[in-house]
Amino acid sequence: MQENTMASRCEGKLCSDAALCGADEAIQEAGMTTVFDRYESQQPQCRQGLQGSCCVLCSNGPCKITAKSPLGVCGASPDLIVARNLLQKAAIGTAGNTYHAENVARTLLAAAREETVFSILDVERLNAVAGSLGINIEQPANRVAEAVANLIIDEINRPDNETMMLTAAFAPAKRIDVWKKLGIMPGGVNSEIRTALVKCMTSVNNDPVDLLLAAMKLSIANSYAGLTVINALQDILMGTSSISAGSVNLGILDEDSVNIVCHGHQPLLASLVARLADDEEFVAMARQAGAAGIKVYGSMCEGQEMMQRPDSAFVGQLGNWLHQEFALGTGAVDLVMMDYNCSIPSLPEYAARFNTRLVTTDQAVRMTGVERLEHSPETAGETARQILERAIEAFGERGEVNVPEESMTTVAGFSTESVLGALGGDIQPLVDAIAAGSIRGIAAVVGCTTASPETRGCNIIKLTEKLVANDVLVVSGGCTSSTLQNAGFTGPESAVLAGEGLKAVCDALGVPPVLSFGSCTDIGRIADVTAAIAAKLDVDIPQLPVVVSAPEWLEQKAVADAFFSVSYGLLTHLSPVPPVTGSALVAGILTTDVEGLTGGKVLVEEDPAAAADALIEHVELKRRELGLTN
Ligand code: XCC
Repeated sequence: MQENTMASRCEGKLCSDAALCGADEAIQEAGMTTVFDRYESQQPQCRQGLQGSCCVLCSNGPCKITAKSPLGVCGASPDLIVARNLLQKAAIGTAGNTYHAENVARTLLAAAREETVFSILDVERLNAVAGSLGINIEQPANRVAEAVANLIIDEINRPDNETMMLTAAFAPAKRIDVWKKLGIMPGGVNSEIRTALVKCMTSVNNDPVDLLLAAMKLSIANSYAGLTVINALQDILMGTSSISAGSVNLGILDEDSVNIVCHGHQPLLASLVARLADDEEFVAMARQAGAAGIKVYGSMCEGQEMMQRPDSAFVGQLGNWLHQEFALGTGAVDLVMMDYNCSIPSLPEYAARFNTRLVTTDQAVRMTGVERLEHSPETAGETARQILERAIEAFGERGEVNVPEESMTTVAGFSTESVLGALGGDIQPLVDAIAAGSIRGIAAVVGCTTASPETRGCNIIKLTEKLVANDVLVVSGGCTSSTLQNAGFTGPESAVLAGEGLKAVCDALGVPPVLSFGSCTDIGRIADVTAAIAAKLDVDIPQLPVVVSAPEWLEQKAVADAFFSVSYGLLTHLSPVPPVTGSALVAGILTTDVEGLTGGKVLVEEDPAAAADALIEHVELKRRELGLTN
């Protein structure tokens, strides 16, 4: 296989970001710990926990499975404990995405009824979604939107003994046939989550295979009642993403401006703040406080969503999960608005030391001592104003500022719609490039970043370097997007990183070899593009030269997404090793047997180069099976 001739970009403490030094030094001088320090302090980590064979469900435990004690006190086998622990994670992840989806649906409902400052920005997308759901589009847009929102809310809350129609509306027909045969077409997702959690109770279900099938069923609901709904409705309310240039990394922080960071996953309120920040009233207030103006930045998946459709005061994306403490450590962040998911518990301590105001804007997010600004669609305008006022106030409390120099230009805004637009309205040119062999296949490199010294973005970078050098087009979503943006894989000049065939396609289309689809919820869009290619070729998903990798998966949504990827029929690389090694049965099902059922399976490999080799090998196997012999 071709090796990339460029020196690895994976150097330094936080490899995708060589220039954190100023912020890092300030954190050390303050005697504070970072995620990296605390990771070190946690070593060695609990062996049974790593293997997934520790049960803490009842007061007879914790039970850990060892050679001396091969069963829990109740008689639970390691197979049961591992499968049950996995199902709990998948249930939490599914709850997260569908919670987000229902929040957006309720905002769409309020917009349709003109009870909020949000409005319908993309009628074409609204009509496309309504058409898929069988809703009459020959009526005013507000009525269409009301019908779409009500139907989705009803579907999410349907009982689980009734099949949820969202799956049939959005999933490829060939996959639906497979899922029906396996009995894993989900009912209403809230009800499915409840049933799954009941299965996880002490002494309710001792069938590990049933528990794994329940996780697959949940993951399908996670995808079609969660990710697909989020993407569709956010497009309707914020505008569908279009390909655009953006700036990334901590170096984009402007020392002279009031700086607001939007952190989390639900971008609607943040988009409002970015729009209001340009308002003369607030600019005048900022100037009076001694600032040049107001700037709004993204962090993690919320920022990725904003970068997909930049508003005028939006500057760019600061970084991934690992950056949040360092962003505050610069001393240049005046306010962080946090909605749900991925705001780490150490942030209040950092805020106190570096003079940052924190506010939470979601009912699920609570931090001791942090102000809550309850956000509802009806009061969003007022909440956005309060956020701007607090940020301007906080600017006057600034201490020492240490902004690193590093910044990058990136190309963002890839989605099913914008990719089709770039290809002239038809997926055929992409299919042709795959058939001709200039693009060997597609790898979705998605998910989070982890804190161990061997990872910290390095796994993502090393794996991607090898994939693109071997002409595999990479699409990213989640914190992998930020990591690859900061490392220069998504910029206008990055086609040089690709192998000859992929480089030629990138040069011809003016796109990078890594297409950032945005946040982790945009993983649903990647599934849609895959479905469009399969439909064009009239094949099922597992027949495509398409693979998935989560080289630094972190949390529960990633578990739900990984179960979906396997159910969708794709080879799914996971690193670090998921907590399944405590059960030969569960590990065997996920890495081998499930392929006979769905066409997908898990590939576990912690070495990124070896993982890339295995993924490339799989892509080549699928090419041969499709008769693509070039
Ligand atoms: Fe959180 Fe989405 Fe994971 Fe990043 S990728 S660590 S979930 S921010 Ni979503």
